[in-house]
Amino acid sequence: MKLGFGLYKHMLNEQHYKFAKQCGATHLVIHLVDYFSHEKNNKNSASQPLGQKEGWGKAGSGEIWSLEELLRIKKEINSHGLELEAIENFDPATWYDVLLAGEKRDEQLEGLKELIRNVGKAGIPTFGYYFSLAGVASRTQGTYARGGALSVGMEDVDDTPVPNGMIWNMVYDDSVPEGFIPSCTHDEMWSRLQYFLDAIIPVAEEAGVKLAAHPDDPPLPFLKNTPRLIHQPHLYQKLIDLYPSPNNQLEFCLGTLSEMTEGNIYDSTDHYSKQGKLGYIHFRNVRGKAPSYKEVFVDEGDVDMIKILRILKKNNFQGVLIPDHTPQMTCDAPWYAGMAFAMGYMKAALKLINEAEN
Ligand SMILES: [Mn+2]
Repeated sequence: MKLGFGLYKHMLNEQHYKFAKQCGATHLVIHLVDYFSHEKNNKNSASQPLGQKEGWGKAGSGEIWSLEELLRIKKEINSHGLELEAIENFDPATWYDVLLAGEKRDEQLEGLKELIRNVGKAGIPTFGYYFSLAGVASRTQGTYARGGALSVGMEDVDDTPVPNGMIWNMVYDDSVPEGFIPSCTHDEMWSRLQYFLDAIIPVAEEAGVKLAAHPDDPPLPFLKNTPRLIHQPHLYQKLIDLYPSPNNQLEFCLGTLSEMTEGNIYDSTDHYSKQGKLGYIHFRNVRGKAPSYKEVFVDEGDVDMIKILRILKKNNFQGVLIPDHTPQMTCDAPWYAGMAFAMGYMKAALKLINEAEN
């Protein structure tokens, strides 16, 4: 197993590459969509985006990331002694009609295919995505973690419908008429996912890229008047079975899976890692279940993270673990301290697991 960090778009620079390397990470997962453009989401705090009525602000340009751009970023990362493992998330402006089954669906799918080919040519092994209309929404922030550390969680379900021009909790078009995106059923959403996988997985196979699906965060059957797909652990199997392929993989988020009300996180980890379906892992901990949970430090939540590592080791998982989110520590560098703490814990835990085997 390998250790990495997930870096947001505004962190893709020398300072953060050095920070990652100094913590002992070997791999990076990067975001190329800026979730912090909204002025209320304070970029300097480098926390997680929370989102208000306007969501996380404006989506990207809608242009597909070019091979040149990907190669430039990869080269810079490699020059700091790190590997680029994955890009996490499509720009909502490039696939809103794929999610909505709108009139530009096929055109946008062609763009996504071009992107996946670029990712393959750049030698980036994995692309993480999250097939969702409402996206990551309905979260609250508070002093939820140990010692009053600032973190995110969920207290109430936000049922306000998604406005026109918004998808995945970001605004892709602010010139559309007022109103809300049309509601649909779970079956309709599954058929949209099937359409997406049928188009993209063959291209991913050719390009040598693994597509890795994140579960619903927060994991609820409905949020903001939209159906959600992966809100219980067994629904990941449904996604896998929609398109059997080694390139149809999971962005396995332990925090989100632990928030689900059914199943058991250890059985889920065993079930999916045994099948070789874990693209990479969001290694984080939570307390509670949806719709009432809090994100906490890696060593204080409901999940025994050492037990998870033992299961992954048993099933020969070779991929990358990233902390995903951590609570912010009370100091001059809240994000960095939280991440360094998580990485230190992960490094020690991994050493313990590996030595126990030998
Ligand atoms: Mn996650």
